[in-house]
Amino acid sequence: MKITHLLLLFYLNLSSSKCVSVSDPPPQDLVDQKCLLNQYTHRSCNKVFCQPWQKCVDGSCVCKLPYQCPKNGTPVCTTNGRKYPTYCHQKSFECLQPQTKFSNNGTCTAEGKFNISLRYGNTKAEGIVQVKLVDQDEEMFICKKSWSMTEANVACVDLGFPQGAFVIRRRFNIPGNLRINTTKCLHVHCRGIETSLAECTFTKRRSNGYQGLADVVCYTQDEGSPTNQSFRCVNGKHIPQERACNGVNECGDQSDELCCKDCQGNAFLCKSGVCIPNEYKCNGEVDCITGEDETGCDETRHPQIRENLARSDQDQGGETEETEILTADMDTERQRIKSLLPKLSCGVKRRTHILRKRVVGGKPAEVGDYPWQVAIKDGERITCGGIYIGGCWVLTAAHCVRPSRYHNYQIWTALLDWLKPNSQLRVQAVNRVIVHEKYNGTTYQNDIALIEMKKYSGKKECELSNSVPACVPWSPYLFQPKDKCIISGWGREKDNKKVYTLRWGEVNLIGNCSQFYPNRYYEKEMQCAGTDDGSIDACKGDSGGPLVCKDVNNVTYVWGIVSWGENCGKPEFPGVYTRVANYFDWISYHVGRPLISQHNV
Ligand code: 4AZ
Repeated sequence: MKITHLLLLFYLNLSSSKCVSVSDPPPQDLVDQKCLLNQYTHRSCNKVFCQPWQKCVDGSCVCKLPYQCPKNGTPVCTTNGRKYPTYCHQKSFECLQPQTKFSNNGTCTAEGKFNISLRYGNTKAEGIVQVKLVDQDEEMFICKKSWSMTEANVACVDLGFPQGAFVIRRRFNIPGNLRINTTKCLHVHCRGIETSLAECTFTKRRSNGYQGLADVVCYTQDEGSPTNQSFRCVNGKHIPQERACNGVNECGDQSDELCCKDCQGNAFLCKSGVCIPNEYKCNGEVDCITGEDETGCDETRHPQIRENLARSDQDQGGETEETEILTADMDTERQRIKSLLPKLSCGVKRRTHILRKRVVGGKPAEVGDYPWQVAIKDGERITCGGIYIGGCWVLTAAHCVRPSRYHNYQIWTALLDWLKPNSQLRVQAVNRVIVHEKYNGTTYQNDIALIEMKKYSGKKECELSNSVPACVPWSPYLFQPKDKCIISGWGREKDNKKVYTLRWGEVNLIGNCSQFYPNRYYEKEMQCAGTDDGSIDACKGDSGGPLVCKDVNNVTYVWGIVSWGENCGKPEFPGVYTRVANYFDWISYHVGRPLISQHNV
């Protein structure tokens, strides 16, 4: 790696003194139009986590088989009277065969049926919402106060309107001769991804005053003629443009919240361009795929603590509302199931030795600093770097290897200095080499290859006790231009000087790289990285090695593979890396999904 002297630059953080604009940006500026072309929905695992009864395949959440659900939990009953061992089993079954829906937690009883209907409207698609809960005799109404587009969408989907709700709060006239006790309405809370209102949590609160009743107009073909002011959801529904990117899943398929440059209202912007409701921040569940909604959280904001705080506030404040919970909290059950799913261990270093204060710079690495870094030895020479990704698998550049030469290669793991081999060093023979079938040696497109190491005789696994796999990024939205990442390798210095010890340096991800390499840069497949002054760059011999980035939880991902670049250390020609996230499916096809899937296995 080529490293010249570093300029110490002090940046003033001007963001805090930035002028606050008087008016919010027009809504269409919040939406990333190019991103919309991807038609992302709540089932796009590039943007969101799948449900625990789903797994991510080729960028989409698809149904898991029921046996892949965790075993423990309580039984649930469906609308057709069938019993399932857990909520996950039922949802997985429903995902495969959508006719049957959730009815209630616990066993199935003869008379117990959840029912929802719309009353006092002119059509079947509208009216005041009436429900009958499983353990309640009476039909009840829902309080307006607890009713939002989130609940309304679930109710309409439940009633057979797949595009959800059109509007809420359209007064319907209750015939004068009917005396409805409007102080006895139910409160309901949904997450928005439920397929039945029965999955939402119902509570009863005693209240003295009059409460408005929840109503809805469900979305049908006749509703919502599109205007140039409307946002078109992926499910075909049109919503007012000003409601996109506000954290509320207005579309019902979340497509109005997944391509955002900024959020408005009560919402939080994930680095991945997704708006989530502010309430999801620090609620104990990670919602942003990039994880930042659950970092830097004040302990007292944990839900249980918050609940206790709220309770003590109530005790002191004399608020008299009593809350009676009428249905099981399936959202909490969903979170519990999620926490039981197997977790992959990658990208976290084992050692905890003292961290050096210096972050920026080209420095020799120490033992355990880059436990995913490997060296590829071809005959007598170390020719390329590689990245250990788990099992017996190493990722490298296609231009580094040839499948037919596999027996000439050795993988050196936990190596630091190849003149003075350290005690941790392991040398593995190679079993096979897989080069991407669309690798183009002229354009360097798809410059990616996999090396399968040989197991030691009699061993079932590749035991690399001094190595740690880097995580394979499953989404192209995990890191963004300007993020700081690290390159490492045994490549040449600027003056073509040979390097014997592993060296590392910090670089920034660079967007818009076509300006540096017109007609040679392929955005989807490649990633540029470098520094403003070119002082840190990959060079000859670093090829095949890692460009790694750390997420907010300090988990390390292999974001790039050193691929090519014009010269070394020239700011006008940044280093070009294979964009690994683009090859997640290719990698998982060869190494097996469970080896590299952190979520949604
Ligand atoms: C090489 O020859 C090479 N500056 C690798 C990386 C870069 C240039 C050349 C990027 O392997």
